[in-house]
Amino acid sequence: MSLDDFDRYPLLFGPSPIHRLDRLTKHLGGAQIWAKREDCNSGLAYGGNKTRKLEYIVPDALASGADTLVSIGGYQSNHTRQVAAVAAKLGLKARLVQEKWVDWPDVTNDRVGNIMLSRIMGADVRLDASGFDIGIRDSWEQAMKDVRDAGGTPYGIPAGASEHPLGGLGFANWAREVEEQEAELGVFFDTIVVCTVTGSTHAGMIAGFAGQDRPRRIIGIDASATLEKTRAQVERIARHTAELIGLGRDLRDDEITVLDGWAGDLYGIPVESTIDAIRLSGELEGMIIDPVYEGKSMAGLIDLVTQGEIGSDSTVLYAHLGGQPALNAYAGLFS
Ligand code: 5PA
Repeated sequence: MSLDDFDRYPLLFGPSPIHRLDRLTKHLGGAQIWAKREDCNSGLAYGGNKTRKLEYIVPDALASGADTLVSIGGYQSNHTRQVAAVAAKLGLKARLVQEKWVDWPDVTNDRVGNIMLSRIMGADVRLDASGFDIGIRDSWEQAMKDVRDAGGTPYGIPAGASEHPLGGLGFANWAREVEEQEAELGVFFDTIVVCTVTGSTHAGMIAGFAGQDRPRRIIGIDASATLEKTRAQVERIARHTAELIGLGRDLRDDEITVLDGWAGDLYGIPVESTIDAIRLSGELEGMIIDPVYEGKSMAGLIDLVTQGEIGSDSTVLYAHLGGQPALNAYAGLFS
């Protein structure tokens, strides 16, 4: 088996753009920094990393004969917003469980940003008081049952599409896309920096890059603040995805790196370094990042480059995975 043996339903504009971050590079005074932009990868409700994962899940959903996509996330989940967009595009229904993953005081937190977009796209959005957890949830299983009891045919997509058996393929494909773009640009990214929470973005990259000739470092920056769960999930999905795409060898432990230090104490709560990173990429590059995910991975990149942990001879690719709509739910941070 190889990646090409899996059906892919195109949801993206094409390869996502890669460009230099010149002013950030100069400001940090070390490695060369570039970005690959999943935040503008699709015309479906602003796109993002889940849209790329869903390219490999949609064929299975369509083949199942389902009429309703069922998924789960926090109130400000980017994932559920992307599921709602894909459902709309395919003419399916979306049933979304939105849990209270973050205790954030902005009064509009359950009304603006991602959740508003899902409502606009016609999803059946249900709030649930449960807290943060990246695993399989009872509420999600209950939602599947509710759809069935009402005579529908559900297709379940777990949090972040990560526990889905095909969840890692989208970013295995990303790794291949990077290699092709490198050939066009005449550059080699020896270090990739990526935010990780439910794990299949990072895991898919690990599996995909592992089959390439030139080794590189793929640094996952934890934003879950439940490091051990995320690390275990990345490892499991990376190994599973490597097997699916026929890597033909076991992944080594040193190929799986999840770093902590920038998530703060809680998922979804920005800390000082998060806000600094958001302001810095906004002020220097006009590149908008969010307080839940990319603000934390960018804070990691900034520190690793500044401290020389990523050396000045490195060329770094920052994976911008999207997530900006959530900023509206955190207006209090910047007012
Ligand atoms: C998310 C996830 P993984 O979950 O694949 O590790 O990706 C982390 C990540 N950046 C990084 C952005 C913008 C993300 O949205 N979001 C989740 C969501 O519900 O939106 C799955 C948690």
